[in-house]
Amino acid sequence: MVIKSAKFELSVMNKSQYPTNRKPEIVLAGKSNVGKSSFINSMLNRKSLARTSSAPGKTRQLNFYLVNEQFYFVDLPGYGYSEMSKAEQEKVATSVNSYLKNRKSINLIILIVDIRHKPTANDIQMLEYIKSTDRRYIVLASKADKIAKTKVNSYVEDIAKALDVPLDLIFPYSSESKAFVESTWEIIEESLAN
Ligand SMILES: Nc1nc2c(ncn2[C@@H]2O[C@H](COP(=O)(O)OP(=O)(O)OP(=O)(O)O)[C@@H](O)[C@H]2O)c(=O)[nH]1
Ligand SMILES: [Mg+2]
Repeated sequence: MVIKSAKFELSVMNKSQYPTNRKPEIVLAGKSNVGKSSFINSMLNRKSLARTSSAPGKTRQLNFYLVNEQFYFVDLPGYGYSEMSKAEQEKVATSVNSYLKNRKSINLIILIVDIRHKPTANDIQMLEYIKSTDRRYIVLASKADKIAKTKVNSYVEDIAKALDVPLDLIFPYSSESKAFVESTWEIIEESLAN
């Protein structure tokens, strides 16, 4: 994909504020600090369009980034951030779940997990929820730069098993490397075309 333009459009909490132009949405889900915002920046070849942070749990709203005036990347708040109060976590989860279930413009959900770790209970729960929405999804095992190249495939296979995801729906990724950007764009482009 040739990136002609990419801009932050809005940050929202309530569905009354979602964009109304019906452009397709590619959604980034995953636990806090897993690299959702870094994914957006690396795919768009921009250093800090999406706000990343070493302090997890900063993102509590849905952030919409408009690409090529054609589609949105939607950066979801991460789950599993223990320093957020229970009540606040529940509020965020409710708005995320309702967005995933009801939003008609969603074209593809990308669940990001950490390639180095066994999926957490929250990861498994999120994937079950995504499956229950009957939407198109893929899983990206990110931070692949943190492990030896020769081990990437076997780590991905272990995660696929743990999450019960077919191998044609899970791929390695790294925001620190250009190696996975092109193949990931191909998946996104194919989903935008359908
Ligand atoms: N080595 C490496 N570091 C990464 C990668 N992706 C993200 N990081 C680092 O992980 C940290 C968290 O990344 P973010 O992109 O802010 O994570 P997030 O999922 O958006 O986090 P929340 O907004 O808190 O939910 C940052 O310090 C990033 O630099 C990657 O592929 N490789
Ligand atoms: Mg983020």
